[in-house]
Amino acid sequence: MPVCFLHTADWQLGKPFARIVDSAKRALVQQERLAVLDRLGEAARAGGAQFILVAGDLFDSPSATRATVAAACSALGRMGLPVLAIPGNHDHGGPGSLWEQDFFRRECAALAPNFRILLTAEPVELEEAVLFPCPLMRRAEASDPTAWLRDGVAAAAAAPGKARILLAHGSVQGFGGDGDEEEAAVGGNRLDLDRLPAGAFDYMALGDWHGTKEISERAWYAGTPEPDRFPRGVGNEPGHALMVRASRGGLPEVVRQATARLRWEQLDWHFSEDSAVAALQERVGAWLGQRAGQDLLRLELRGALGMAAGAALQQALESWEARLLRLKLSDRTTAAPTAEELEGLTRRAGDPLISRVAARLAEQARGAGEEAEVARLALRELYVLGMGS
Ligand SMILES: [Mn+2]
Repeated sequence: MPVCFLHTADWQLGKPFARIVDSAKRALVQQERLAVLDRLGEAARAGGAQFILVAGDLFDSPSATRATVAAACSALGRMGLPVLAIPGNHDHGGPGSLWEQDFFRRECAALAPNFRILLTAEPVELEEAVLFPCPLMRRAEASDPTAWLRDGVAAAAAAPGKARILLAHGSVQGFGGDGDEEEAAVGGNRLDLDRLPAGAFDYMALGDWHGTKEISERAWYAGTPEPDRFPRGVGNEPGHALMVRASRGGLPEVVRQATARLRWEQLDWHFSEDSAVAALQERVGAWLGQRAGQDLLRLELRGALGMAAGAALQQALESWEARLLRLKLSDRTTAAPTAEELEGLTRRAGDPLISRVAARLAEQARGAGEEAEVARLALRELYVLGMGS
């Protein structure tokens, strides 16, 4: 009998997103990590899943606040199916861990009786499948968490005819953890799937890598269901969960389900002429549409702009900053007033003060180095002031 389930991981509930300065926007991004759990539950029920597997890092921190724990239990309860999970590096088990605290246990019993955290490396027989959990009991395990399955004894003892599903959190060869610099420094949690007996497991549900990724026909990273950082590298596709149909001895059927709502985008832009500002506005406009409060953009700007073009860019940036949940801007454009713009500023008949200041700045702006660049930016400011008068 095939078994059907939803594989997800890396919810990182309670992630602070401290770099989002606007507190209302920060709260929206935090809230979306919980809201996606309802979409996961819907996808699982609509797809006919018998249960949901979470391959670690449900919480961003082993010291999640009580509010986060309560909200998580409430969302888990709403999923309406059995949910089975292992702890990952961010929410590892062990003495005194989140999972063993009275508060978590009480909230879980009250709000999410359908939830079960698997803290022991031993087979769990369900009606439809046998699970082989590889929980992380500390942040960085020096030994491979799947090592207990290498001799094949546990798998061989499993009920015949039931699909065997491994559940693990860590990095496999070529994929370095969840991509946090902080985590990379810690190391550990390496999964050597090649050392497991061939054919012993029908599906390996992996967590830690935040993009959705097929490692082999039987091993997948689900990725995080709601992106939590700007894209890193090509082909890293967060924002999914996996609907899996597996059977003993067969190849699993794996279907990606898109679950993300917020968009995290990266754009590098080089201004080679002033008209490139309009081109950038068009490009961002096509992506952003009429949306506000749903997108995050990392924008890297280079090149040189005249004063009118620079002022137009500043206005566009103001608007994007307001509409985006976060505009992470790296603006390395330099101010390069056109000859006409300089002429217009320094020869203002009705405005002797502006023309005198402009002439002095224009003199300083002719040079190279930081002082000249400051003078060019000051000219731009003066130009904007002049436009209003
Ligand atoms: Mn992780």
